[in-house]
Amino acid sequence: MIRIVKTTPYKDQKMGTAGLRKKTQTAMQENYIENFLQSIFNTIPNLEEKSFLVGGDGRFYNKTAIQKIIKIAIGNNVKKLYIAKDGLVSTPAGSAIILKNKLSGGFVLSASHNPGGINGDFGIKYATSSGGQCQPDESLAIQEQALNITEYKIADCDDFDLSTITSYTQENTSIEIIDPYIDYIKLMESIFDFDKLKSLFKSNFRFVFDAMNGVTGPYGKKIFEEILGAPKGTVVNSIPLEDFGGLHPDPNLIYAKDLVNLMYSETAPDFAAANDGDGDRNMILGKKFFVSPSDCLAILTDNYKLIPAYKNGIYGVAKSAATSMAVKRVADTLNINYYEVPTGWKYFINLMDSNRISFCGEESFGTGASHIREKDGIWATLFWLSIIAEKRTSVKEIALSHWKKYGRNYYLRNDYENIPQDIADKLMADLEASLPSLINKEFKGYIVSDAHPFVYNDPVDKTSTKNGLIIHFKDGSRIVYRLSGTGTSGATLRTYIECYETTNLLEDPEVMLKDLSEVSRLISYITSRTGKTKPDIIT
Ligand code: VG1
Ligand code: CO
Repeated sequence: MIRIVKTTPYKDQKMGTAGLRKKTQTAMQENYIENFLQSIFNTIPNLEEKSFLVGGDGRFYNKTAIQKIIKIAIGNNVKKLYIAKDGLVSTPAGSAIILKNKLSGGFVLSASHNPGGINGDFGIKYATSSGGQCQPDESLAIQEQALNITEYKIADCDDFDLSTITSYTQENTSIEIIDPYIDYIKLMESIFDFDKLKSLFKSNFRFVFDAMNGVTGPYGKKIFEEILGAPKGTVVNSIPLEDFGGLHPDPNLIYAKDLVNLMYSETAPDFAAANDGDGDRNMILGKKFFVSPSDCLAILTDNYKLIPAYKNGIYGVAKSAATSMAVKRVADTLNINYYEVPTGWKYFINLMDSNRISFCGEESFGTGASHIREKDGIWATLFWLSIIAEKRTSVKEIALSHWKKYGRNYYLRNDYENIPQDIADKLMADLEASLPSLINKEFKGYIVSDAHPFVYNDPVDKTSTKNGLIIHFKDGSRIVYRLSGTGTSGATLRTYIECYETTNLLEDPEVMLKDLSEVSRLISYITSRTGKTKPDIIT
C-alpha cells in the first residue's frame, strides 16, 4: 500500500559541492531523508519509466536510509531499482553502473571523506543519467522543492533483504539486488593492461593499498589481490565499517597517518595508495615520497600513452581553478585542450560528454577520466601501477623527472575551519571588493599582477559560475580563496597557494611557500577577522 504522509520542510536541505551533506543526527531526524528524496523525485518526470541505482559507502545509517529510499521510490511509482548488494557501492562504481546500464540516475549514500558514525557525517550524492552529480540548475530545482515540501509518498512494506543477489517486485516497482563490483572491474580491465600489472606483482614489487575502512576495501581485494596477484594483505583497512573504525577516511598526509609513517620508514614498500570513504579520492605515495594531487594529474596526463585505452590520444584535460597550474604545462606541451573549472566534479561532465577532455582532476585528492563521471581512486592507483610497470622505477624518480622536464609548481592548501558563517562571508565579500586596489601592490616581495573573481563560462550550456577569488603575482605565483561547500559545521575558508620553480626541485612546500602563506593572511585579514594565526589543516 502507498501512503501519503504530510510533512514540513527542513530549511537546511541545500545541495553543496557534492550533494547533500549533514551531521548524521541531522539526517536522522523524522522525515529528513524522505523529504529530500521526494523533493528529488518531484523534479523528475515519468518516474514509471525510470530506473535508479541505490547504494552507499557503508557508513552508519546507510542501511536505514537505503530502505527509506526504496520505499519512497516504490511510493513514487519508479519503474526499477538496482540496489547494491549489502548496500555497498563506491561512488566511481556507482557512476560506472549508471552508465553501463543506462540508468536514469542513482543515489550513493556517503559523506565521502568525512568521518562516519552517529556523531559523524552523512550524505546523499544524487547522480543523473549522466553518471555524475546533477548540474547547478537541477540542484536549485531540488532545493526549491525541499524548501516547500508538504507531503511525500511511501510504500508500507517490510524491509528488503539486501544480502543476496535476487529480485523483488513491490507495487509497480521491480527491485534487483546487484553485484556492485563486476561492471566496475570489467571497465578497469578494458582500460589498463592487466597482464602487464600481473607481471609487476610477480616481481619483487611491494604495494600497500589503504581502503581506510571505507567502501574500496572489497574492490581493492578483488582487483589487486584476487585478479592481479598482489599478496594477501596488500589491501589494509579493507572491511567497510560503519564508523570507519574511528578513522577519518580522508586520504591525506594527516588522516592516513599509519600509511604515511610506513612509507617514511626504513621498511617502506615501493608504492602505496589510499582511498577515501566512498572511493573517489586517492593519495599516492612512494618510498619517503608524497605525490601532490595537482602533480598527480600532471604526471598521469604526461604518461597517457602508456595506457591501452588512451594510447591513440586524449582530447584534453581540465582542472579546478584551485588546483595547481602543473597540468597546464603538460597540456600546452602535448598540444591538447585545457580547461579550468569551478570546484566540484559536476563541472567536468559537460566537457567529457562533448569530447573536449579525457582526464580531469582537483587538488583535493581527486583524479579521474571520461570512463565515468566521477573521480576515481582505484583508476588513479591502477594508472600509477601501470606507469611503474612500464618504467620499473620509483615514484620519486617519476616525479623528479617530470619536474626536470616541466619545472615544479610548489603547492599548499591552507584550511581555516569552523569560522562563524557571517565572518567568513564578510571576509570574502570585503576581499572581493578590495581586489582592484591590490594590483601592483607588493607583499613580502610578491607583486600582484592581477586579481579577480574566478568566473567560468561553460562552453556547452553557456552558463557561468562564480567560484572563489584569484590573485596572480608577477613571478607566476598564485593565491586562490574560496569557501568550502561540503562542511557540516561553521564555514571553512580554503586558501590555495602555489609558486613555480625550475631549479630548486626537492624543497619542502611549507618552506617554499612560507612567505606566500603569510601574504595570503595579510591580504585577506584572516588573523584579525578569525583570530587564527595559522591554518587548522595544511595539505
Ligand atoms: C571539497 C573539495 C572539492 C571536492 C568536494 C567533494 O569541496 O574541495 O574539490 O569536489 O569536496 O569531494 P569543498 O566545497 O568543501 O571545497 V568528495 O570526495 O566529497 O566527493
Ligand atoms: Co569522496
